[in-house]
Amino acid sequence: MTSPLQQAPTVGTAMDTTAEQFDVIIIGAGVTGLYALHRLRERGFSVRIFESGDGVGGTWYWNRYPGARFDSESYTYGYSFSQELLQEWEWQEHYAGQPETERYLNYVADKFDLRRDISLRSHVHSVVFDESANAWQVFLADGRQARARFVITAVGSLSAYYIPDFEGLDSFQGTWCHTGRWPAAGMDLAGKRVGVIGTGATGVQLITAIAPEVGHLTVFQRTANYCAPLRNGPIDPETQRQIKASYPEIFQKCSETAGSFIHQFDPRSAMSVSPEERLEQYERLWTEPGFKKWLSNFYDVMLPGEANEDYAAFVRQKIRERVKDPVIAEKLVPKDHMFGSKRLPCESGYYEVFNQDNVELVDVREAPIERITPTGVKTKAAEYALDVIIFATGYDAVTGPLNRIEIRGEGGQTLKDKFAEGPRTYMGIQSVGFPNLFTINAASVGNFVRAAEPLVDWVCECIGYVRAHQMTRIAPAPEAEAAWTQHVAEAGAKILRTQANSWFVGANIPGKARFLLTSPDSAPVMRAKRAEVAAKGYAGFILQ
Ligand code: NA7
Repeated sequence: MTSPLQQAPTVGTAMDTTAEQFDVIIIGAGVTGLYALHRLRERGFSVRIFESGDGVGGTWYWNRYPGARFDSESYTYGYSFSQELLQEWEWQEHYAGQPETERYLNYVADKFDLRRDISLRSHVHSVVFDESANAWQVFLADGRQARARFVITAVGSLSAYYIPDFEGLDSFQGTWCHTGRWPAAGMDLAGKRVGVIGTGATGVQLITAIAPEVGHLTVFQRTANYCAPLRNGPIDPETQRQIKASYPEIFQKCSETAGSFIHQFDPRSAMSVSPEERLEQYERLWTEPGFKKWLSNFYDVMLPGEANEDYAAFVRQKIRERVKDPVIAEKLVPKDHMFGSKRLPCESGYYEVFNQDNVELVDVREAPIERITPTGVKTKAAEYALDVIIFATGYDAVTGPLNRIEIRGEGGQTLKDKFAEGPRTYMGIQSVGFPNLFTINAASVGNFVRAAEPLVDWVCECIGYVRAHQMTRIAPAPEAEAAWTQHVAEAGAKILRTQANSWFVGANIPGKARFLLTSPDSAPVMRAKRAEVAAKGYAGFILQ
């Protein structure tokens, strides 16, 4: 068995109080960590990023599987904080692939001279609060230590890769890999018998990209998804010029929408127009790129109810039209969850893959995977011989990356224990008993960078406030945390995202408590709530 996955060694936690000191330690050099470093340095803080990887980029460093790309428009996803950067960087495609995004983040790291404060190959094993000093001690897997008053966990929401606990994986004689740890040197799939487990956004991209190259492809699908054409393409020079001239409008539009995407809903109800007009709009939007098909559609298409079911029926029909074998087509048509209750994958030829003679779709809901054998995968119904197994099985989202670090707060309690029944935080940002720790990977969702930038700005402003008032610690008031946790549970129960069994509610991980892992509020509401808290001298927080 060969696999590129690594295990972190165990380290001791005896504190060395003479370890190198910083004002702020950031864990992770992804999109959020890089921006936080830049902003905090501007404010005169000493900062260090510790990053496990060999390079910067976080999600865009690790997810180098074939087909990995944006489903946000590239120019809506990039950072907005620097006019110079906006004018210098030229996105090549409307929906950039992983190599382009990784290049972009490296360009940002160089342009803003970020690398001098980033330690790569520095896996954080544990983070322990020193109550006597109101400081955090950070222990790296290789035995190094560092101290800081504040710690920001910029560890990503989808970075703790998940591999189901299939019996027999160790016995597999071929090669296997999780998409979130794709080897930098690539994987040799040409002519091989390849099995892909998982058909979420990742599986859909990967399967489409590798289908032309592999000898035989077996797709193990548990749940069919609603997927729609991405319709990507290169950005021509005139469009490039227009994009660069209209960044303020682009970012303004994104700031007004619930998920920080550029698309605005049609304020009409789908059911308020005639069936002909409704269909005309569905068809027209279907020819458009990206998320426009649902986020510019009638507003109630993304709410539980009649409009949602009407549009779901339209999408199901689109899937049927593209798959030649009606039996396979029916397997690919989602019937067990509402349209939009799971993240909607965008695709570039996914359904046509199932018209290829060398591609087989295996329904593992009908006949679940029983074990991995030395030569492949065995389901309840049959055995599949494979040279390579690729796990596109997703992530232990949001709390997973935090739980994989031993985070010990006041009284030695761990964040993992505290979050056992779901995250208990104030606005996703801080948790009682863990002063000066900002868990910002739990508070950003949607068009990621658009949501992350204002959140990071808020946290940097907050840290600046604590310092300016000569205080040494900030943590939520217990009643503020309790009210927020209740709000997430109650408001969360009403939104579409909590209606399906997906990573958004932890339902993809056996044994994980079901709880909405992101905010139930729209991005504008979240920004307004945070602004109000700050304006009231950080109401709901205890500063000392
Ligand atoms: P997802 O969306 O969590 O998808 C994981 C896939 O793996 C999904 O099809 C799962 O089926 C499947 N899976 C998980 N466990 C098993 C087992 N035990 N057997 C068979 N199949 C399994 O992760 P992605 O990486 O695709 O996407 C994550 C996010 O990245 C996405 O939302 C975008 O924001 C970008 P299931 O649906 O649970 O039946």
